[in-house]
Amino acid sequence: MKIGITCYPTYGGSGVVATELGLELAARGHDVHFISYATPVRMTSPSERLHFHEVEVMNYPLFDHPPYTLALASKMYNVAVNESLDLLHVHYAIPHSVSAYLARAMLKTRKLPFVTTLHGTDITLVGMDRSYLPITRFSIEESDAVTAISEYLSKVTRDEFQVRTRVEVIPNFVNCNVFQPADGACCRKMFAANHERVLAHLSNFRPVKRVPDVIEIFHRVRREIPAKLLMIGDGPDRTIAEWMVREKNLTGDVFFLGKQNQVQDLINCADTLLLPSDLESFGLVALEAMACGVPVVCSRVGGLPEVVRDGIDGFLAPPRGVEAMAAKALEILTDPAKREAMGRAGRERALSHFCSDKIIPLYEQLYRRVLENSQ
Ligand code: GMT
Repeated sequence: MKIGITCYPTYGGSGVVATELGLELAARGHDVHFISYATPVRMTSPSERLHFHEVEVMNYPLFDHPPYTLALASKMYNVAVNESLDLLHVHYAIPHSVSAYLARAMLKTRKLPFVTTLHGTDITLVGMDRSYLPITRFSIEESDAVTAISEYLSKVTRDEFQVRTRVEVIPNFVNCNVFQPADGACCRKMFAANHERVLAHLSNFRPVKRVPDVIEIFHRVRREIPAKLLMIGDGPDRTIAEWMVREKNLTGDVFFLGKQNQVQDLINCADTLLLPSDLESFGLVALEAMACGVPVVCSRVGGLPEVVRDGIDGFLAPPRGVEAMAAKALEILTDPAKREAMGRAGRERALSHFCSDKIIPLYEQLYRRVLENSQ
């Protein structure tokens, strides 16, 4: 199949999932065309089956806000015509599904179906804002198929948007050969001494991730045992987190590593991963840690309980419950046998439920169904 994929190319879960999906589809013999304003972060070099088309947004003094949605629709249409695309697959509803809707309407000589994958805040935050709700609902109803990355998100979409459209669940996935347990000793040595435990947090440091809570949890852990914290990623709450680290005299124990690409190497040098978010529709990073055999301590919110089993692969605790999360982290960090067992369970769960080889065929089946239905 010839598939056009649109996503936010920046550091973030939806872009990562869309890019990994494109790479996997290309490896399975499909022609994949990424259409976005920049090369997606995890995209490898273009190849025979993997292409990138940049959306250029012309500016003009009259435009306070350059119309990206329209430029994207034009580009989708052009790529569909020039590359004979079979379908478009957009990740994150706003504004991508509206652009796909326009591109489909522009192509009058044949059908150009589009699939929308909902990732989370496109529904729970942005989509529900009254200024975007009607257009988000419209673009969902107009999509030829809609998927959500968890049962939780599918239910919220149906309940809040009152859409008649089927919102089927295709969970996020991970490449279990890339994210796999590895000897993190070498990387560990750069940050911690042998007797110290290592905790990690990985996100876009947006308020929803509760980055200050990560520091609070680590502070409580650090009072009890020698430990280091790796802060991977960047975003608006990095400044407050750095300030908290200074205030709490943790400067030598916390490493802000910024945006990283080979995150599996860093995850593998951690003993536990902290994800105390206020909301996660899935929590891709929790899955990445589990695939590496690293137990997760996270909030019992959104789709996270569909990924992490409390007391088996890690621990779930009430959001903002920094005391409880610190206690759970200490339980893992002070009991090597428990850490091992939880890590093994997480790896097994990733292998049995969330590896690319299990999930990519679900997208292929969906594409085939959509193409048949639009004959
Ligand atoms: O966090 C966002 O604002 C959007 C999005 C992203 O691009 O990172 O995150 C969502 O999609 C990820 C990939 O499907 C999920 O793993 C995240 O849980 C989800 N974020 C939220 O629901 C807050």
